[in-house]
Amino acid sequence: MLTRVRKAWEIAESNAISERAYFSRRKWMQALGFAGAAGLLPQALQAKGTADLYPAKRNAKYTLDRPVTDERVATAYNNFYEFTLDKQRVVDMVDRFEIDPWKVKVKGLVNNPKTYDVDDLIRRFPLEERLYRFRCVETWAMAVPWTGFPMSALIREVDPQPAARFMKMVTVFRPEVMPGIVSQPHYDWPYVEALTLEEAMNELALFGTGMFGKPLPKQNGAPLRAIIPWKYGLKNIKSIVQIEFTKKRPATLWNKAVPSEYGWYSNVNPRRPHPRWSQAMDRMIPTGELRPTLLYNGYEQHVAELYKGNEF
Ligand SMILES: Nc1nc2c(c(=O)[nH]1)N[C@H]1C(S)=C(S)[C@@H](COP(=O)(O)O)O[C@H]1N2
Ligand SMILES: [Mo]
Repeated sequence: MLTRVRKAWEIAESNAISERAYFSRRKWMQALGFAGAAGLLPQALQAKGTADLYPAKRNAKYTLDRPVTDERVATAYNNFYEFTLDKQRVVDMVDRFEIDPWKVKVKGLVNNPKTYDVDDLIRRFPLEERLYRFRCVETWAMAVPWTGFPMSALIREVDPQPAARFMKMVTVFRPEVMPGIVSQPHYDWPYVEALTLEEAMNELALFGTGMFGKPLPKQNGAPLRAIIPWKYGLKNIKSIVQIEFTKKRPATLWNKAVPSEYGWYSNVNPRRPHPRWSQAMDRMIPTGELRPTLLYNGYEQHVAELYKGNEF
């Protein structure tokens, strides 16, 4: 509703609407009980969104060994099981999924728990663009210019207590607009993922807010998702509404559903086959080109020290 009001207002401004139409609109607003145009303005400003932050400056430190995936492919071939298992249909099913307004609650073992409006959260930390490899556990892979901010920035602000050892993240639960939740009751919704605190503090770990120099499309997990490039795609949880710091290791959706296939860590590892397929090769979308899968998806120098072996 707020979005509609704002849009009507913007259109009226850009069309340099006639004074008469303006006054009749104002009368209409007053009739609805608004305290006149002055009362409306702060609300309109609040609903500004974050589109003006894009494109963010690219961080030159993170380079690729492969071409960036076509934007039309990366934004129309999705895993988002709350909607459907059909990767090519997610994009057509997100119309009724509203992402404004959106709150993100940070709770648990932190000194500064807080519920953020997501636009405020996104404005709080400098955004940057990074080119990362992305590898789904099903073997398909892409390369994406993500926009976001380091998880460490938010973690420092909320200030975990010494007992905090894990960071749990939860996706929004809206069965009324997410038919996959209803048709797949065997999964333990809402979608949950988690990292150790050390993993979340690693410089590679981002809260993603955009891709290809624009805000995230809904099918890719708007308005806030995890980007953990050394792990399989399933750890990159979408459309986050809650972040909780815990002492105990949180159960995660895929690991709980099929622990023999999807490890809690789910680090990319070409030497550990999935029970039903090899993990030796990346299959690039959309070309089908095969490339050897890299240990930790090629981020070994950043993350190997986090692990004793290559944790499953
Ligand atoms: N909430 C939620 N997050 C999710 C998923 C999901 O089904 N629901 N799928 C995961 C999997 S398996 C992958 S491969 C990536 C896909 O991200 P993309 O559609 O942006 O490529 O999202 C991950 N995050
Ligand atoms: Mo995946």
